[in-house]
Amino acid sequence: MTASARRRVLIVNAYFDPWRSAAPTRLFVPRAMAPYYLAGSFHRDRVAMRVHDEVYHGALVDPKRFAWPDLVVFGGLTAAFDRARQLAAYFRHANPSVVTVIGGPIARALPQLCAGVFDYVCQGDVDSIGGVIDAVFGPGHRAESETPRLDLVGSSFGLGFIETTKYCNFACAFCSLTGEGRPYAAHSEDSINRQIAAMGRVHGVMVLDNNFYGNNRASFEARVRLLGEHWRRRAFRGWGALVTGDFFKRRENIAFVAEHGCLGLFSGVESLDAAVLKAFNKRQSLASDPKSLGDACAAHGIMFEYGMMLDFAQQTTDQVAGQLDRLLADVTVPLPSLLSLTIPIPGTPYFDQAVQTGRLMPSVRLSDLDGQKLVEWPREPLQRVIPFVRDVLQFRGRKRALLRHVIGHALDRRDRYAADQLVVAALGPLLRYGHRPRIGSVRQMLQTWREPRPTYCAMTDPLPRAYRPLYRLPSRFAADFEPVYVTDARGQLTDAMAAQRVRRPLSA
Ligand code: B12
Ligand code: SF4
Repeated sequence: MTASARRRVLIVNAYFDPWRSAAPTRLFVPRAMAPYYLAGSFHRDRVAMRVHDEVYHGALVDPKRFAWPDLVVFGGLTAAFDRARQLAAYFRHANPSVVTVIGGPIARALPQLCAGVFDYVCQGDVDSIGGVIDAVFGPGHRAESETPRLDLVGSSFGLGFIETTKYCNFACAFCSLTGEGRPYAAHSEDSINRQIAAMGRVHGVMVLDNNFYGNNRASFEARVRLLGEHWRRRAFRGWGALVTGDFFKRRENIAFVAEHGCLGLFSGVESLDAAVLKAFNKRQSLASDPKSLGDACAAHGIMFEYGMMLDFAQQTTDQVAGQLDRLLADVTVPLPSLLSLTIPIPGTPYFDQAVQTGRLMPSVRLSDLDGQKLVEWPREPLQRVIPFVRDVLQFRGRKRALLRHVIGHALDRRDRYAADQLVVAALGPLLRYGHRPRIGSVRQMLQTWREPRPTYCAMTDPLPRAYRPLYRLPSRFAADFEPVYVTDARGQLTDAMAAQRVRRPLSA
């Protein structure tokens, strides 16, 4: 088949950067893998494949790219619906016969909105793209065997990403998986082996699972042993995974994973306040204190990383400041590698509760739900909370303490961590809370430079630059650049969002 006869497919991970940078974010771990799994569904010879991940490659701002594809497949986080719709407009303008498809969290949380914009809306897993491939290109364009195109992933500082289970056996109130309600399931041994083989040479492997531990002991042990086999034959130097708090209740689990090559564990500690955890239905994290878990992991040469969520509807600024200052003062405790505000993601019980109790602010846009600004009324006055949020998320006023902690923590762990772990432990917090390089193409850097200043509050935050078309588009595309609002000017749920709550099965 000639190159020109090959069908052209572009897979896009749509993304609004909460820090308003259009430049690539190469230093973020983990990476979105759905695009590469989707790419594996297409026939390698009959389809010319490109992937653009707006996190890793930066915002798609080069107009030359829009006319290329015959089919564009979109995915992304729920808050990126507007971005996917904007991009669909650019592609349709450049090539009126282009076909657009969306799947993943956006399609699942917002099926009706998606049906009004995209040609196909997939509710299923990545393999459900098969039906769309047949419908759009006809038979013969699916891959003979569905192996993720991890060869397209590019450099991730020697890290490879795999998935050994899907979804989760818990039901935290704020989690979009709770809203989706899909059953927790493990990949087969064959699927895991194929993913590892497709990765090629890597230094370390990160298991992306929401919950690597799960609720099936035999499956957990088999997956750990399988990773251990690959590690023993030196396919990689070590691996890391995301586990839920219950993993640590059996401390022998830590020794077991260490014996099979585990070098890092991440867990959603989420909050140091028991009341907040209970309100989130996150009881599995009640005993997850970062000091004891960090020590227990370090004793086995494992780095412990965790995320924390700040909830100003329940916590005061003094409480949060006190907790962070205590963490900064103790170099034996790792710092959170993720700090965000709680997000009422549409479709979750937490969202429904926020709507019912009137906690959502007026004029909240879907794209505001990125965890880096206030979207719910705090319990303290706004003039106190907003400046606090601005400073705390970037450790402003705490940079020296941050640097002191990073150095002190590395020294504290120097006998228990290998050199590569020490580098990761030190660089992680500095990159998260310190200065982030914003280097990209000239267009991307210009877009970043033109961004209005964020206000850290949904009620006043100006629209990101992406809402202005890159160039003049016919008026029929104007609506594609209007933001979707979650609440109206009175703080009531908008009709568009209310309609999403009635679930109907859609195509594919
Ligand atoms: C990589 C990752 C990121 C990356 C990139 C995310 C991106 N897509 O742009 C980064 C680091 C940027 C990130 C950030 C955040 N993330 Co994140 N992240 C992940 C992670 C660990 C892996 C995703 C992945 O690649 N999985 C493997 C692939 C194969 O599966 P998948 O993406 O889940 O897709 C499945 C289906 O959705 C579907 N699918 C997906 N896309 C498509 C497309 C089509 C066409 C089809 C047919 C199917 C399909 O098929 C897959 C199953 O076969 C997941 C957890 C997880 N293990 O999945 C969380 C997860 C996606 N993140 C989550 C959250 C909450 C966040 C944050 C809000 C965290 C925070 N509090 O700050 C921020 C977002 C900030 C913002 N800007 O809005 C939530 C979901 C949020 C949501 N629905 O929007 C998840 C599920 C974690 C969790 N359990 O809570 N994240
Ligand atoms: S444990 Fe994690 S993945 Fe599971 S429901 Fe809770 S937040 Fe979601």
